[in-house]
Amino acid sequence: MSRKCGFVTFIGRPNVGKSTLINKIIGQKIVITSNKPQTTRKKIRAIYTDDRGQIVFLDTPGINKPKNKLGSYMRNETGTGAEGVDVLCHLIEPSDYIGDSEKEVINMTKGLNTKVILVINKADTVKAEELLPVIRKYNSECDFLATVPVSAKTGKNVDELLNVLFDNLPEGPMFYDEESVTDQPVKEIAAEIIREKALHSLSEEVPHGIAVVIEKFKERQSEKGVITDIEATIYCERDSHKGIIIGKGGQMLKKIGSNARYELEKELDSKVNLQLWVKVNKDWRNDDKSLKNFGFIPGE
Ligand SMILES: Nc1nc2c(ncn2[C@@H]2O[C@H](COP(=O)(O)OP(=O)(O)O)[C@@H](O)[C@H]2O)c(=O)[nH]1
Ligand SMILES: [Mg+2]
Repeated sequence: MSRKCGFVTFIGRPNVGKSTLINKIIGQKIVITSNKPQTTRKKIRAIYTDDRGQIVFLDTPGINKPKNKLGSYMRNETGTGAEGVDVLCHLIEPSDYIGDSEKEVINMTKGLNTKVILVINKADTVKAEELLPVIRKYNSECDFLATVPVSAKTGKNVDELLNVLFDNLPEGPMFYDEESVTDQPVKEIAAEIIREKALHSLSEEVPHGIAVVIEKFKERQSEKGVITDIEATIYCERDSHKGIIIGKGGQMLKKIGSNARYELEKELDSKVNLQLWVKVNKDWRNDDKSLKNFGFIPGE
């Protein structure tokens, strides 16, 4: 049997669960998630391989009105992530209200001449019969190839989604090794894990202005096995934010650090020695040079 291989992009409003669903499919944390919108900043490739073939998933930041240069970058990442792929999955929540973001995705996908599948995520939050009006409403607005309700949280119907995707991919050679799960450098994943733990611990306005830069990432052998030394800087936009991130007596930074270290040790399968710093970089989200330094390079 020849194998099916292709590219699939997840697109949809922030917070619908695109990144959670990708992690569920891969069975590993590839992309960070949180209940705060705009958690995902770059498009990230996650690779799924089984006997049927290989799917390269693209997670995108989602559709949002840009408020600064970082927002424009994220917007562009979403647009370019939707181009030239085999199948687009439009992720929605189980509601028959079609909002501005949903309308925009529908318009965007109509112009692309690509197969589009409607994925209704968070199906665990409603009764099965509540899905019917959602399916009806969306299919009256747009010509979807298929509609698949799933739960990224429980994993329900995720296999069915994979079946539908494989059915719609071309036959061909694999793009990546069978063992690969992402093309993201491990240093970048480490930075994202630290950012995720900061997002989870901090409330409101501070998180969106955060960027994490890895200053040092080095493995060494010790008597107890491999140790990875990681030094990272958390950048924020204001002195007051710096105070919040460090916390009283350094408590907040300690909490972020120990949560991050716990997960880094799991993902890297090594002991981790983590050192965190906090620095202020005013208005970096509008500064081309800083954006570049933090890895947000236009067109990449
Ligand atoms: N109940 C429920 N919550 C979910 C599901 N998928 C994602 N979430 C939650 O929705 C929030 C946003 O998820 P995330 O993957 O970061 O959304 P993204 O912005 O679309 O990438 C997180 O708090 C997730 O835990 C799901 O299937 N069911
Ligand atoms: Mg995301």
